[in-house]
Amino acid sequence: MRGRGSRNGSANGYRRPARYSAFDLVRHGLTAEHWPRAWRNCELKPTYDVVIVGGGVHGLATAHYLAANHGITDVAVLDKGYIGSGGSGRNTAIIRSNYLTPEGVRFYDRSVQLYSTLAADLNYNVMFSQRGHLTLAHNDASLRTMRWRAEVNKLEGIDSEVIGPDEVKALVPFMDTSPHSRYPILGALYHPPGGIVRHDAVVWGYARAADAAGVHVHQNTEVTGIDVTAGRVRGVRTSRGPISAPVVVNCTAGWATLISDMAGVRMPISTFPLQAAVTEPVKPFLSTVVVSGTLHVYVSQTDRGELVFGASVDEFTSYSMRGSLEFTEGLAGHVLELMPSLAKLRLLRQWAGLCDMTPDYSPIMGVTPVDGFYVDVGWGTYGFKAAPVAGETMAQLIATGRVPELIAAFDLARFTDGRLVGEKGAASVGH
Ligand code: PYC
Repeated sequence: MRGRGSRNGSANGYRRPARYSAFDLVRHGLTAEHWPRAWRNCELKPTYDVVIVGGGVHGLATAHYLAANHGITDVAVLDKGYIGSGGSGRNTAIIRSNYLTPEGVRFYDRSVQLYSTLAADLNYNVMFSQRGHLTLAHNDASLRTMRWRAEVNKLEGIDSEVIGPDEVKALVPFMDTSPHSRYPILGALYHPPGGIVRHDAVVWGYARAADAAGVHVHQNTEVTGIDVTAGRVRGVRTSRGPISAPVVVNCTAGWATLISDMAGVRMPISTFPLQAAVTEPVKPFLSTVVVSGTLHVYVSQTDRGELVFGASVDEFTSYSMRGSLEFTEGLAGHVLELMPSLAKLRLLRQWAGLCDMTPDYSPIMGVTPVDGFYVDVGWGTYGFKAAPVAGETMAQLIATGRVPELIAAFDLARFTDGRLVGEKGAASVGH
């Protein structure tokens, strides 16, 4: 599909979302006047240039960059629920690029760059906070992996280094760094550009920008089939009627195999639930993101003061998004090994999302054996942090027909050609 112009120029038809002044803020605060809707409810058209399946951050980012960077605006984003109701609203919002492989580091670094200007680019406060990211090592094997990651990171120009227990203590005074603890901290991979972002705001910011450019965001619109004839995609069938389109993009998580199967494309993916939990808000005391793979826990403190915790994926493949008591018990035990002073903190709620795991823990992005059917799937536990770069590169691929260098290594064919990109060692927790 040919692009029609360059980023943000009026030549490509891209419209920025409306800007509001301080005066508008006060007026809306003091009057009963409602804020205008951030995106429209559009009629479903019978044809679009591009149909994107999945209204999470990946689908919405792809739609936004198609419009903003390539002037392609006849785009429908379809979600069977409300936008952000899948993995985009269920993750723990951690952003980082301290991966293990050069391909992974380069790719996620571009995402960190895009996140760092996203609020200005979308004119929407996504609350990106680069507060530093610590991955703790409790044994020699993990320390070795942290050193390995630090070296690859440095070679790729990423700020990342191995630090000792005293430096960990200086960054997180509440952490038990005593050599006599059950799982003593031998060191950590410290990654200052890592941090957190407000996940709903990222969803809404992309949706608003895409809508302002002319993209149709259709919620409560379930894809029930994909039409393929003579090796080429022709469109999709939905709960609201059929749509014909020369390009269909699978940007789903949890249902990636189901949607790809509809086009006759098999994906080497197994789906596991990943649970998370949040506490009552307390005074700010934790300014760094802390991860312990050995203890299967990661934690950060939000701007509201809540602690957001996560652990490993559940042990069995499932589509269940229910929380379990085993998770809460295990999590509490592990958190208290690290920060015993949190014993009296109360959990407010817990939830689960679905992770589509690939054999090498890297995503599957790009073309498929079906012409016009593209995939951006298989994100495992890394999806949210990749949304901007995934959207940017998928939009480039769709617009130009050429596979961007940054995603060339993540193609589906690598599983038959034996070119795996092993990222298990960069996971925050065991899988
Ligand atoms: O890869 O940083 C990560 C992560 C955190 C939670 C799930 N994945």
